[in-house]
Amino acid sequence: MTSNPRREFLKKSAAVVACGSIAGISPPNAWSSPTLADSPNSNAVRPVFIATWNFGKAVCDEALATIQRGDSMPDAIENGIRLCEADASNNSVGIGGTPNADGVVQLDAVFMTGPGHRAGSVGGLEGIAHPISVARAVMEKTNHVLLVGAGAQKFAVEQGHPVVNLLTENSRVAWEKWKAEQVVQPPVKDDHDTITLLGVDEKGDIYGGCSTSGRGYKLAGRVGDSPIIGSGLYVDNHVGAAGATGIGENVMRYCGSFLIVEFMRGGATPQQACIKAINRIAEMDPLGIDKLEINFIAINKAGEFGAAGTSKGFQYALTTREASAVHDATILTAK
Ligand code: SD4
Repeated sequence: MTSNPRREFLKKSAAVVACGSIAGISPPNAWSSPTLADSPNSNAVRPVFIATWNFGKAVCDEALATIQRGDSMPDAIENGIRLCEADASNNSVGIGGTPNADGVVQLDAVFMTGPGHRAGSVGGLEGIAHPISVARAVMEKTNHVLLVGAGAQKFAVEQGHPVVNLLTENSRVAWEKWKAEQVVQPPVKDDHDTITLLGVDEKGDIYGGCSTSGRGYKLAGRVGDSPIIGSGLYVDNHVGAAGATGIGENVMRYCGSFLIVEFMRGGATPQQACIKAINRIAEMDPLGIDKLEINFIAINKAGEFGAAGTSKGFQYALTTREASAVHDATILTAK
């Protein structure tokens, strides 16, 4: 019997309705298809912050604390992500990030604001502890979107960022061990711990950012999905935002975050949109769903949210004024 993709989608969606329930927020409803006109006036719920992985909770909490102090949403996104970048024990973001195959830490980051549809990003940035701040500066202080490599570092230094050693002793020792184990073609180590943070404020304006050291032991010069607009992050102030974590190559070949936002524009809830995008990619990709290692979070203008992935154990954090917690995301498998 041939499978019916729509039935499969609905079946998978139905299984996840319970996901993401939190005091003060309606869980993603797999059956209703809210349009912006129907969106509840959810000022009781907004602001809402959602971030990837369990360490995203501290990031979301810092973002909320920032706006509660009276600072702006861009400050909230930047402060939240900076917290993660400064954590040397996180080996996929900022200081302590996993180096490339040559033992050099190269960082990617992106910043996007719904109002004005503005974006800035950096790729392959070396020696700078806070790439998210550099991405924001690219957005705010240049008329470019993406700076890479030496030029990105020069710009960061001009913006007052010191050049520091990002390779911690732990990361160096792990790299030495990895290098010693390589024979011919180095297999890529798949660490998936990028921080992606999305936020919608009381007015329904949407913002996002993402920061990562990318795939562990990647080839020098490799840039992932994270700083590529529409792949690792996309924000559309009329609709919502989406962001990714996982194997960037499998996200950027499909403009994964853009795809999710477009599904939301077509009426899907954030949860439905994440699932639809993963199913779309899995249907097309020769790797098959179990090898894709792609994970997404999404939020819409009303403050509804969703998260789904193909990596076992993918979690997301959600913070509102009422509650802050880490949740298991919906995991899609071949079965
Ligand atoms: C990358 N997507 O560079 C990033 C890595 C990642 O969780 O998300 N890790 O491919």
